Order: sequence, then structure tokens, then C-alpha cells
Amino acid sequence: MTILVAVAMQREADWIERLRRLAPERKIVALGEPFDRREVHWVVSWRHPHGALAGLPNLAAIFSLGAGVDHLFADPRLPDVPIVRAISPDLTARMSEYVVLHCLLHLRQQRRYDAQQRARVWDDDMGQPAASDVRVGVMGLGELGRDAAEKLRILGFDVAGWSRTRKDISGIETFSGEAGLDPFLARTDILVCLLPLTPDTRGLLDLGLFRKLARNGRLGGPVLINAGRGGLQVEAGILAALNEGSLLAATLDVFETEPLPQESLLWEHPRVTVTPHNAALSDAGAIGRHILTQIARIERGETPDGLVDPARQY
Ligand code: NDP
Ligand code: OXD
Repeated sequence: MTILVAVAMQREADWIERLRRLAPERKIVALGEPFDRREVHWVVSWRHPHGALAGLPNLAAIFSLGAGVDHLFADPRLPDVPIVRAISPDLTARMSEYVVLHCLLHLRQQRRYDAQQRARVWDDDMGQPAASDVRVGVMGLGELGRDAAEKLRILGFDVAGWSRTRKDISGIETFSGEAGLDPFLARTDILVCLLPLTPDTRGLLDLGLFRKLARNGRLGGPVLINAGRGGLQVEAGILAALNEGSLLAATLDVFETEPLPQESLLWEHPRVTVTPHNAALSDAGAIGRHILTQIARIERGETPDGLVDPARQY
């Protein structure tokens, strides 16, 4: 019942150490060391090298160290076994902090005050819309999107959400499916994207979509906050939208290519805020405990929390 850790970053040794401390009774091996492939029942992966999980005859499940599983489905030789993704209250809380922080920065025009401070300008004449005057639209109402939407609503924002299937959330206007997308965009001043990257969502955030956002809002133009995945956005479309005015500003945590290439124009755009894909860094202890709890559930014949639908890829 060996656990194989297949993590494409320097932190592989940390993960092995952590899992060994949490489950001293289990055999835990790293991809880079010799091990008997027949003994591997469980894989813990974050961006493993493609093909590395093929030829594990007794593999029972793959656990993603992240909430997103697009890194797994990108492997053309991914074994056909159940996939379980990371879910934890800690991860959810961290993402909501990020979303709330950046919605408030846009609401309170903090980037303009930062520029004023650098220029030693005292100008208090910008006007301050109330949170209730600003319409936030959250794309994706899953583990992360729903919590962020509810916290924004508590702060007083006028919140709506969009998902594949219909949702009923107190105090939040909900839209669903293709038919719900345009009316959702038409009432949105700050668009928060917390969708997974799947064949259906790739490239969704493009110039055509930005042009459908509300143009009559109190912020002076629509704002994009994307903390889902870089593959959801078309960066040339974001720059074009910023330049033509169909976007006023953007906060981006994720990018088409990561790390964001030095030559990207997003680095220096005065109305773009860049963060290095760390909106919600997972607490390693919480994720390790989640994985071991789900292994125990599968061993008892129960369905694990965070089971991914392979047809939808999330
Ligand atoms: P969930 O699977 O819980 O929720 C996904 C949501 O997206 C659901 O509401 C789902 O709709 C909706 N959705 C999926 N496909 C479509 C579609 N085609 N049209 C409309 N709605 C759709 O995921 P999480 O909330 O846990 O995570 C979301 C993503 O956040 C992850 O996949 C990952 O990419 C990203 N992430 C980023 C992090 C960062 O640090 N930047 C950290 C963690 C996660 P329905 O409910 O109807 O199925
Ligand atoms: C995740 C991430 O998917 O950190 O958890 O991006």
C-alpha cells in the first residue's frame, strides 16, 4: 500500500517528510528514487512529469496537492483511476481573503492613492461609492467561489454568481449555463473568476466577454480579478480591453505561462496588479491530513471528499 509522491518542484522532500510524520505506518516513496512499481496504490501529485504515472498496475487513486486538477488531465498518459483533489477550510479561507482584499482595493481606489502618495499629492476628491453600489459577479460557485461570494455579500457588495448548474444561495443572485452568462456579465462591475480550467472553460475570459460587462457602474469601468487558472484568460484580450476601455483594471494571480515571462506587458501596465499564483497557497499540514483521511475512506469502501468527475475534468 505504498504512497508515491510525484511533485515537480523542490518541495518533494518536504512532502515526503510531512506525510511520513503524519502516517509513520505507511510506506512513502519519491518518484526520483528506486521503488517497486507493483507496490504503489496511491499517488500524490502536483504537476508530475507526463507519463511518470503510467505502468503502476495496482494504482487505486491519484490525489492532487491542489484544488485544481488541470495539471493531471494535461498528462496524455494519465492512468484511468479515481482522482481526488485538495479541499480544506484553510485553502477556502485564504482564497476568500484574496478576493475580498482585491475587491476592496478596487472599491476604495487604493492604487490611485498609492500613486498620489508617491507624487506627494493630497487629493480627497475622488468620491467613494458604497459597496452596495458595486456589482460583483463571481464565476464558479464551488468550494471557493461560494465562500468568496458569501463573504463579499456580508461586506455589502451587490453579489451575483454564475455556475454550470443552477444554485440557490441566500442574498446572492444566481445565473447558470450558457443562457445565463450574458445577463450575468451585463450586471457585473467586478468580475471574479474562480472557475476550473477544463475543455469548456479554456479561453473564456477574452475580449468579446469583457465587452459584455456593465459599462454604467460606479467604478468608472469593469474590473477583472482572475485567481482560477491562466488558461481561462486570453492575455492579449485583457490588454486590448484595458486599452480600449472595456476593462478599467485587472488583478491577475494566474497566467497563460507561469512564471509570467519577463517580456509580458502585464508586468508594467499601470492598471494591472500581478500576484505570483499564490492567492491561496495550501497549508501543507491541512492538505496532507486531507489526503490521508481520503485514503482511509477509500480503504473503508466510502466515497472520498473531493472526488473529481473525469468527464467534466473538475
Ligand atoms: P469546484 O469544483 O468546487 O467549483 C467549480 C465551480 O465552477 C462550480 O461551481 C462549477 O459549476 C463551475 N463551473 C465549472 N465548469 C463550468 C462551466 N463550463 N460553466 C459554468 N460554471 C462552471 O472548484 P473550487 O471552487 O474548489 O476551485 C476552483 C478553481 O480555483 C480550481 O479548479 C483552481 O483552478 C483554482 N484555484 C486557484 C488557486 C490559486 O492559488 N490561484 C488555489 C486553489 C484553486 P457547478 O457547481 O454547476 O458544477
Ligand atoms: C490549486 C492552486 O489548485 O494552488 O490549489 O492553484
